[in-house]
Amino acid sequence: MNSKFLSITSIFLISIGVLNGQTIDKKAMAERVRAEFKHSWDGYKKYCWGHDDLKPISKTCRDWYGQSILMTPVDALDSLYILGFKKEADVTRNFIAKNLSYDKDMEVQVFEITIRELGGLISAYQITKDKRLLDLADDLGRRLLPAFDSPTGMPYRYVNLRSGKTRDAISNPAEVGTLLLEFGTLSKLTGKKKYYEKARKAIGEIYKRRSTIGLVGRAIDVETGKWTNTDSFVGSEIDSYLEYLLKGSILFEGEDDELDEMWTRSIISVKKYLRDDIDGEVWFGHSEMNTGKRTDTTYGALDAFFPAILVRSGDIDTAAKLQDSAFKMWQVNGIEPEEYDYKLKKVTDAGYPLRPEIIESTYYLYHQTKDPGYLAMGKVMFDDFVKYCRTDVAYTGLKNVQTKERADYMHSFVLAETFKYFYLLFAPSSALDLKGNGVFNTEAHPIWKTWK
Ligand code: DMJ
Repeated sequence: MNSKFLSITSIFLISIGVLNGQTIDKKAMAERVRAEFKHSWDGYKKYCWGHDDLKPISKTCRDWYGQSILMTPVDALDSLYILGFKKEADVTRNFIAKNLSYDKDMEVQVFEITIRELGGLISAYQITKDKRLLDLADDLGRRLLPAFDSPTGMPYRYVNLRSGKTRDAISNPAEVGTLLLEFGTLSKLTGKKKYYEKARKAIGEIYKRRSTIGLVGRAIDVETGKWTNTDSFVGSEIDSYLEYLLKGSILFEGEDDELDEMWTRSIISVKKYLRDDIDGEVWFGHSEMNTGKRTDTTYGALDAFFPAILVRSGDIDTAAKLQDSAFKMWQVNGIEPEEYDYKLKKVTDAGYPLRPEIIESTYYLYHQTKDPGYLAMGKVMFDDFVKYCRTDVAYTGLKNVQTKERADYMHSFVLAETFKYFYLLFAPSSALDLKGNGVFNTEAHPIWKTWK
């Protein structure tokens, strides 16, 4: 833990959640998070109901592809249930079931639509058993399938939902590999094997192109199978590929044990070549995938998911040290920058799009260790989040964490992920029971293994 929290070790203090004389009232914090979630949801509903996203400063709406596919309602639906807004959730569920159609002449980004919409529908189906949601997921999955028709089996980045026409062959491990949990579960729930097979082949094609030292690059051509950028790191464009190797091995344990081997081999290389110990701090930087040579010393808001993954894989020690570093990065400006050079101790990308990853890691670390320091860490982050990003109708991203200048957007992941992980950090474990039998997809949609 951060030295600020080091004195908090006794079992007694831990059990009552006291920190440096300050008691973290978990119940009150969970209620605060719920209230702020509801504030943002109400803002979306008041100004943009039926659209994809709310722009919280101008109070105008954004539809990603010109027509709405209900991005915010679908992404937020399981959060509404989990945070205890059942009535609101039921209304939203019925609205989605009646109004959402994927029969549209619309080119969508396969990765984003899979993690937000397919994942959201599957998770909400598992919570409610509303078959209409599974039918929508099945329809969406079928319309996304043409994306996999490349010479390698790795998906193109975009597909037209009506015509199946594809585009953009230059992709990356995250966009290719972050489909397995959703498509795999869709197979299990519908009995249609092709969903699993296509997504499983795609992630396997990335893995088999790893370098001799076991790393993957940041860009790949899905037609030739050649890397077009050999920079390796744990953040954006690679992040959730690693996440899905691990979570795929958990969700499909017993039937696809190769995934476990793929994860185990990959994490050994990642730790060996990307970990960077500097001034007593642990960071994960960039290296060239073939040589392992350090190329960059930046870490950022997207990399900050990595402690969560380390916890899930059992490496609490590295997770805790890396989280301490990430929290220092947060504290430089009182809110997290998109990218930070940990060697130069300098912000290199000053935006803050309300990302959830650092909170996700705090949630995993707290529930694994029960160290109240993580509650205090979460409270600091929540207070800053409210202070700088709250508007009169919702929450908005920042253009610059140094000046605190505001942008005008609220991605759907704010309701799907950011608030959910804040809430689950402070709520009792019973608020969401994965029963050792499920995982969160990369958009924080819980997916349960309801099959053997
Ligand atoms: C989310 O859509 C997902 O967590 C994705 O894996 C990465 N980016 C955003 C949140 O930052």
